[in-house]
Amino acid sequence: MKKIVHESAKYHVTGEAVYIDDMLVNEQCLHGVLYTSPIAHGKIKSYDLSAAKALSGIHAILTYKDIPGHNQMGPIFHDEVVLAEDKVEFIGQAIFLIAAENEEIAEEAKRLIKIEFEELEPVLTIEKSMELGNLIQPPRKIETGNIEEAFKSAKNIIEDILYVGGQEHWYLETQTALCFPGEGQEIKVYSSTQNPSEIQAIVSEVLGISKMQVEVDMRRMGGGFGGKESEANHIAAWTAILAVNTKRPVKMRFFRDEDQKITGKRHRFLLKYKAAFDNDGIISAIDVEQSTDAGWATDLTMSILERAMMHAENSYYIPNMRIIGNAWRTNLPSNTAYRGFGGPQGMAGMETIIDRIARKLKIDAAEIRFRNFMGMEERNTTPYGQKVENNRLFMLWEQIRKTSDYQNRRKKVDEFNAKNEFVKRGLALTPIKFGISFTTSFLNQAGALVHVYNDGTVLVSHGGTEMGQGLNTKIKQVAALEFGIDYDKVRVNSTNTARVPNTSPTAASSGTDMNGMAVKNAVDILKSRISEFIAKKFNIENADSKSKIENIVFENDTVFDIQNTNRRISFKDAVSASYLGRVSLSSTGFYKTPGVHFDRAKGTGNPFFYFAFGMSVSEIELDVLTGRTKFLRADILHDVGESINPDIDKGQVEGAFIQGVGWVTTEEMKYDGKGNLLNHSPDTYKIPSIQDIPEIFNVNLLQNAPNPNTIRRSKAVGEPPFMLAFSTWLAIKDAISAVTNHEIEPEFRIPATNENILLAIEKIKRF
Ligand code: MTE
Ligand code: QUE
Ligand code: MOS
Repeated sequence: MKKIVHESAKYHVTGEAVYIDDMLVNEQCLHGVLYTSPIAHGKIKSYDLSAAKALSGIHAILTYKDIPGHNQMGPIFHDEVVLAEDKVEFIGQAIFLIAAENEEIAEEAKRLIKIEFEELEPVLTIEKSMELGNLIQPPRKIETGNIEEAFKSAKNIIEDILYVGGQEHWYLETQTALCFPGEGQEIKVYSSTQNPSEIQAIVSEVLGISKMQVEVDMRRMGGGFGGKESEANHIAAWTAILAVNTKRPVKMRFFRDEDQKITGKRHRFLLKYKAAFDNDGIISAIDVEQSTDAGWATDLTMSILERAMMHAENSYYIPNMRIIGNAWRTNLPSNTAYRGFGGPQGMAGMETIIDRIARKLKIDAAEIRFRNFMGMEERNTTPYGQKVENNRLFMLWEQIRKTSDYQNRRKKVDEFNAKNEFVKRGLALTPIKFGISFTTSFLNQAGALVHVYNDGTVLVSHGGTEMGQGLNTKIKQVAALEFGIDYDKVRVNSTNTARVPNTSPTAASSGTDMNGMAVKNAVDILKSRISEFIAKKFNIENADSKSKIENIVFENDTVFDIQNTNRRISFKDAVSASYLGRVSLSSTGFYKTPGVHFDRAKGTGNPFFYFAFGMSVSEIELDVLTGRTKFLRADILHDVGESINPDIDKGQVEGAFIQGVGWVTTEEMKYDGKGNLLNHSPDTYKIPSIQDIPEIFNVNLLQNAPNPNTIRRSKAVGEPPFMLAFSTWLAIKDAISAVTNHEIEPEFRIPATNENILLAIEKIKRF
C-alpha cells in the first residue's frame, strides 16, 4: 500500500489550513463578546446597560429578552438557557451579548455594565450535592446475576472509594463561530463543531426559524476531543443571535483563559465499590455506585454516565454485578463529552479493584487480570447481556508479554526496589475493551453525497467532521479504493448541512466506520450506473460476446470487463462517455449500523456493533523524596483491525495514550471556595509535553486481525487507546506501594499528581 499522509498535513505545517478565525472577512464583520456571571450561584437583582450601549463602536448589547426564538440550547434535555434570565448558576454563565467594531471596544463596554446580584450558597462538590439530594436526572442501573448471594459466600471482600478527576480538552483552536445573515431568514453559520446538524438545530431554535433556513459549514477543527460535540452549540447560538440582530456578519472566539473557565470538561466521578473474590483472585461479584458531577445542566451527562456504566467491567467477566449511576447537579460549568465518553471513568474503578486484589493476595496484578479476562467461548457476557465476540485479549496478551519482556522486567523491578530506598520503580500491564457504536441507537446512521465530474475527478461530502483525527484522509482513501482510481483524483469537501442532512455527531470513534460505509454506498450506486452504461457500450463496439454489468470492474484507473480484459476504457473516458450518454453522476449514500439496540429501562441489550481491544505495559521511576516520576518505557499493542492508514492509526494510538497519561498524572482542576477555576491557562494547568513522553516508546498495531463487516475490515481507533494510560497510572501506584514493600495499600486517585503521590507516600510511611 502507498504511504498516504494526512490530507491537511502540508496545510497545517505551512499555515495554509483555513480555520474559522483565518477566514477572510471584511470591515462589516463585528466581534461578539460575552458578559458573564462573576458568581457561581445567585439572583440577578438589577442591571443598567445604558452607559455601555452609548459607547461609540457598540452595535448591540442583548439580554435574553432579545432572543427571537427559544432561550434554550440544551442538546437533549432542555435545561440550558442561552442567556441567564433571573438567576445565575455558574461562574462564566452568559448574561449579555455584545457586538462591537472590535474586541477592545467590547471589553470597554463590559466595564461600563452595571449589575447587582443576590448571592446564594454554591454547590461545588459531588459530596455536597449528594448531601442535598440534587440529582440532575433519575438514577440508572445495570444488574446481572445475584450479588447478595455472591457476597454472602465470598472468601474475600474489599470495599472503598475512588476519586476520578476531570480534564480540560485543550484543543489548540478555542471555541469559534462566524455567522452571515442572508436574505429573509437565511443564515450561514461557520462553526468549529463536531456536530453541524446540532448547530443547525440549536441556531434554528434560538432564532425561531426552520432548519431549511440555516446552513452550517465546517471545514476542520483545530481539535475537538469531545469538547466541540455540544459545547460548540453555545458560541454558535450567541453569534447567530448577534448576527441577526445587527444584520451584520459576526464572529466570536474565546481567548484561552476564557475558554478554559467557561466550557465544560471531562466529568469527575466518585466511585464507591465492593468486590468479592476467591483466593486465586477470581472475582465473583462487584457492586459499584458511580456518582458524577454533571455541572449546572444535563448536556450529554446521562449518555456519558451510561457509557461509564457499560465499561465498569472493562475486559473482565464478572458473573454477578450491580452498577448504579447517579448524576449530581453542581454550580460549575456543565461537564461534557471527552475522549472515551465516560468509559475511562468507569474502567478506572475496575482496574483499581484488580490492582487491590493482586496486592491483597500478593500475586502479580497482570496474572490476576489474565485469570479474570472475558473468555472466548464462555464467561464472555457483559453485565448488560451482550456477548463479546472476536475477543482479541488473548492474542494481545501473548504478544505483548513477549515483546515487552514483562516477566523479566517484573523481576528486575523487584530487584531494583529491594536495593534502592529513595528511588522506586513500578510496572503495570493493563488491557482495554471499548464498545464501538453510540449507545443511543438512532445515532448510528450516516450519510454521504458523491459527485463524479466529467473530467474523471470525484468530490466527496459526508456527515463526519475533521478534527485532526484523519477522517477525511481515510474517506478519500475509501472513495479512491472503491472507484479503483488514484488517491489524488478525489477531494473531500467541507462538512455542510446543505449537502448531507440530519447527521450524527462525529463521536464515539465511529466517524470512519459509518461515513466510510455511507461513501461506499454512494460509490457502489455510481459504479452500477456507470457499469450498466459501459457494458452496453462494450457490446455495441464488440459483437462477439456479451459484457454483463456484474463483470465490469473498476481498477487501476480503468474500467474493464473481467471476462474479456481487452474491453477496457480509462476511468476518465468511462465517466465522460457516461456523461454524454446522460447518466447521472451524482449519488447520495447512506449507512446504518446493523443490529444495535439497548433497553434503558431494563439495562440490557446489544448496544455495540463490536469491541476494540488494546494492551499496554508501562514502567516508571519514582523519586520517593519529591514524588517526581520519570516515564521509563511504554509498550503498546492495539487492535485496529485491518488499518486503512497505519500511520494515522499509530498517531491516534500515541496521541490518545499520551492524552490519557495527562489525565491520570498531571492534569488537575483546582477551584477556590467560590467556584473560581484557579488554573485556567497552560502555566498552571499541566498538559503533557515532550518531557512526558516515555524514554522508550514502542507502539504497534495488532497484525492479522481483520474486523468483519466494517469498512475495509478496519476498526475504530479514536478513543480506545486513551484508556491504555491505566498502565502508567498503576505503574506509579506500584512504585508507591514498593515503599513499604507492598505491605500497605497506598491511598490513590486520578490524577496521580506529584502532590498526590507525595501525600500518599507520607501516609504509608507513617503507618
Ligand atoms: N484526534 C485528533 N487529532 N483530534 C481530536 O479532536 N478527537 C477524538 C479522536 N481523535 C480527536 C482525535 C475523539 S473524542 C473522537 S470521538 C474521535 O477522534 C472522533 O473521530 P473518528 O470517529 O473519526 O475517529
Ligand atoms: C457515545 C457517544 C455519544 C453518545 C453515546 C455514546 C455521543 C452523543 C450521544 C447522544 C445521545 C443522545 C442524544 C444525542 C447525543 O450519545 O457523543 O443528541 O439525543 O452525542 O455511547 O460519543
Ligand atoms: Mo469523542 S468524546 O466521542 O467526541
